Amino acid sequence: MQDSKKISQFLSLVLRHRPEEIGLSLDLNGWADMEQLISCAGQAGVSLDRQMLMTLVQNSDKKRFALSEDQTRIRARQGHSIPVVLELLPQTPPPILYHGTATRFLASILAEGLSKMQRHHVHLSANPETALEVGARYGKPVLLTIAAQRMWPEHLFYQSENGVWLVEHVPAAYLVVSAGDSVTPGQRKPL
Ligand code: HQG
Repeated sequence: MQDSKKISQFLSLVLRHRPEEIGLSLDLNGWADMEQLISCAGQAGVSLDRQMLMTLVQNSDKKRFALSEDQTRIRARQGHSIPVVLELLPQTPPPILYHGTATRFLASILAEGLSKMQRHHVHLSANPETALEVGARYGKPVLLTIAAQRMWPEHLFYQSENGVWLVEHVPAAYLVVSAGDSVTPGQRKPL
């Protein structure tokens, strides 16, 4: 497995969701010891080395992973489904943030708002193009515009080091459908 995308997917799996699958242990803050990761991955048939991991952390398009200061540990910056403490501080969000989803989820989102599903938070982006790319992973993409600053401070926002905005829940009253053709105008709400 040399392809950096495949390695990134593998790291997402073991650092965010299922470390036990390769016998890896993460600490409370989600850090894995690099040597242990390399050894557990090797036993699972995935050949990694330190240089490969360092290059991937530096070059990853979304900066998904971080190295500890002493460069002995690695963790995912966000996106976990297992309990880890990321110690992010609440931050004032910009007026508007975006979330990309698939049209097939719209009815449920307009009824219940945006939920964090398996992850710790709902993921939002300051950039509509990025949000649409995220939505396209699940089907025909649709862009939701979130009145983030109106939600704050009742709803706390956090920003991951790679720029992704995180919030526990987005009530339907704070979102509008900005693109997509499966929603009738009557379902649109003013921000
Ligand atoms: C949807 C990638 C029905 C939600 C990206 C999404 C992101 C609902 C899906 C990061 C719902 C959850 C996260 C509701 C939310 N009813 N569907 N009430 N509320 N949904 O993958 O935001 O490449 O957990 O719209 O860049 O798509 O992994 O979240 O479609 O930052 O680094 O349920 O994953 O980062 O899907 O993606 P996900 P997401 P990485």
